[in-house]
Amino acid sequence: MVKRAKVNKAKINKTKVKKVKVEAPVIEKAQPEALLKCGFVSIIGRPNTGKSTLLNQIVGEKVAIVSPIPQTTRTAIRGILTDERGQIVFVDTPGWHSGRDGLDRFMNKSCQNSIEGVDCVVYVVDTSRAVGPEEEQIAQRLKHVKVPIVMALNKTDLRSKYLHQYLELWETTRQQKLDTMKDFVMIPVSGRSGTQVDKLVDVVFDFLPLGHFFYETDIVSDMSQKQLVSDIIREKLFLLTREELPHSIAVVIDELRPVKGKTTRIRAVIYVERDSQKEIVIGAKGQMLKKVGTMAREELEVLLETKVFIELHVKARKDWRDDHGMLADMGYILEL
Ligand SMILES: Nc1nc2c(ncn2[C@@H]2O[C@H](COP(=O)(O)OP(=O)(O)OP(=O)(O)O)[C@@H](O)[C@H]2O)c(=O)[nH]1
Ligand SMILES: [Mg+2]
Repeated sequence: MVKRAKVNKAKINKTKVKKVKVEAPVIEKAQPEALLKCGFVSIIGRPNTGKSTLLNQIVGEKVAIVSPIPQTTRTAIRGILTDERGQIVFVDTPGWHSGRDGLDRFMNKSCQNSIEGVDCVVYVVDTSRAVGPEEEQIAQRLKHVKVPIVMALNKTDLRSKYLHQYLELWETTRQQKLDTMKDFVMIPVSGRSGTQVDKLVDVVFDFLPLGHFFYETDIVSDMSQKQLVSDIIREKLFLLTREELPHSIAVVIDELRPVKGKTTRIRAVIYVERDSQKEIVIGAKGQMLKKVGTMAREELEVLLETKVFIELHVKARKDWRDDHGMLADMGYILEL
């Protein structure tokens, strides 16, 4: 479980960081006397539309990693917002995309699973980019969703050049005029600057039923320490490497243990698909790997509130994205 930071000790990647502790939730203790608005809300959209940035902005902590590379998020991640109105468990999902290998199937399945059984869907679109076939497929899938949909017209700090395309697509898909659609709201937002994000949260709260809290009030994510560490190392690799390389990268944490209560020792293996990619990740005289280690360590020391020692290894494993055993080891478990 990831708790809300009591003191914001540092700013990393311009995002507030959180305090991490692994412990079982004690939900009864946190229950308010009256029923409040509580529910699960899935954040859906194609890759790179800003879903994770929006989640971090809503929760006020860095819960999900962010990068300019599409398909950064690989597993569904819960970010929890609790205030006097109630509790929303947001589920950030991998960008819905058209790839077909084992990892792609796992990511798309995570999206599909996360729209089933939720109370509301936040559909994030990037109106600075034209609509494409992936967007059409997502709209088709969301057409059948029975719960309210809030369409976040994201990145309004950029020019919303293609807004009309999104509106047309949605009307065509639902075969209905926007102003006659029930349980549907559109809100222009900027996840990056925070513009109108509070309005989006207001609308989501309005759609939720009354109920009990799911988590303690200071929990902001249910992510395990191992996943957090693996994702942060992967985020640094995504930020530092270019082109197609990020899609070939996976990070497996082999060791994560406290040493004398003052240091956390981490040993991670970075997998790539080819020997040539291994050389890029290591860099000339190991410079790239060193930079990744330093950036990850600096962030993790704040999050874990200990000194951190990171040992990074790089291995080439051809076709890991299609190897079920490897995918399971990496936490990308397929339940197809
Ligand atoms: N200008 C602008 N950029 C944004 C905004 N929100 C996110 N971004 C940028 O868009 C890129 C993708 O952001 P993410 O939050 O990782 O997007 P995502 O939808 O979670 O992406 P995947 O996990 O790959 O599906 C990053 O470079 C963000 O900084 C925004 O409101 N305005
Ligand atoms: Mg994401």
